[in-house]
Amino acid sequence: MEIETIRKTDPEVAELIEKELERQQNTIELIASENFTSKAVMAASGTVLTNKYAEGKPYKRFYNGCENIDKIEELAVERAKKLFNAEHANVQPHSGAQANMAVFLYAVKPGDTVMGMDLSNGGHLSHGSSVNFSGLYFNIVSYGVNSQGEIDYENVRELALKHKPKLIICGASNYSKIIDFKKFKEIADEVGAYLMADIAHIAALVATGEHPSPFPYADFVTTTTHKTLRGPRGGIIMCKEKHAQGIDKAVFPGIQGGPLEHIIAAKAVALKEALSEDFKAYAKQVVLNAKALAQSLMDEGLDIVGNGTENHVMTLDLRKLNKTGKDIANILEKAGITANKNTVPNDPQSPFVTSGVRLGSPAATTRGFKEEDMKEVGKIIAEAVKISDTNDEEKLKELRQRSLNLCKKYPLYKD
Ligand code: DSN
Repeated sequence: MEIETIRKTDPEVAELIEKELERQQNTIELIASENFTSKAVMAASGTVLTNKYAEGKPYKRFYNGCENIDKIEELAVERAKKLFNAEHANVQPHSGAQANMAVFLYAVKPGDTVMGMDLSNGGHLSHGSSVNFSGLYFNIVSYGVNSQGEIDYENVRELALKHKPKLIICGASNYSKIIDFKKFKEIADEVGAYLMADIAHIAALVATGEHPSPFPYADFVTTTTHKTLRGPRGGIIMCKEKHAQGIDKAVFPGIQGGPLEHIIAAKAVALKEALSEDFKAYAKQVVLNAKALAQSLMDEGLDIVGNGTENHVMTLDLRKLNKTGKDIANILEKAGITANKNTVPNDPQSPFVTSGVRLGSPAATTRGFKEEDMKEVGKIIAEAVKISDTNDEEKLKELRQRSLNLCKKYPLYKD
């Protein structure tokens, strides 16, 4: 076992890895961007491929000795294209943020106007946050969501007509409605902007038809591979053939050096898994489970931004209760549930405190959770929220046990 190999050299790190395994096994993971890879994906990422430099593209490398690496990367590229029905794929980006950065490098120049969803409304750092390269080097015009948690497409159009962006970004880190890619394309066309869709969160839903695809519309589609897609941590850029050469150059030598070929092998394995019938059933269940969790929370009297979810994610809105996302995420952790504090639209609290908690179903669904389990998860959350101002250790212990019972029902990495 690899852990024994690690232990021989570094018992301290081995012990911490084992503790992390135990944490993952014994808590309910509701962080919407996390998931559990298969053992095959994980094994591929820990191989001799980590030893190899391979700058360039398959069969056009700057180093020798790439005959095996080339075939592996080619498999990953072909599988990504097939899964998403894409004209071109670059599987080298180290992360989603790097995938987005490469699109910026190719499509716009510093100082150009770019539109993206505001981070506090559910966007992503790399869609124009003032503390990120995207906000530091480009003129960002942000759009948000209305009180129902929905993108106001008319407002997006007005902003686009007024500011004439070169690039419009759609896609989010915390958005529970279906994204109308066609509408975004119409707006982009009206002002002559490129359209980039960041599908990092909904990649599995797009791949399996659980969410409409941006592919007929977007010039560039970026994704991570480790969220709903259930692969290793990393990114992919897909685009129309006419942008292929430019995007490839933007990734290398534009923003990266040697690609992580061990991670690319793991991406290839994950993409193969994602092309299976089992994965289709998984993606369907992700949505069913998210809907069941949202319903359970609302049945318990809690507010959900937009009154439910159409995908894998939702935000618990704590404003009515005068509670903060920070406190509730902390009490949930004590109750055996991991989630993250998150702003709600027009949040009166700072991003460090927030009035919301983001909840997602992808990881729990991988374990095997079904709708009735998500209903129980909703009840545990509601009870934890109720006692969050008390020091009711007994109740907390009971909630922790209920979470543990669900984890034991669906063992993780046990066989
Ligand atoms: N950090 C990711 C998320 O949690 O959604 C986005 O990159």
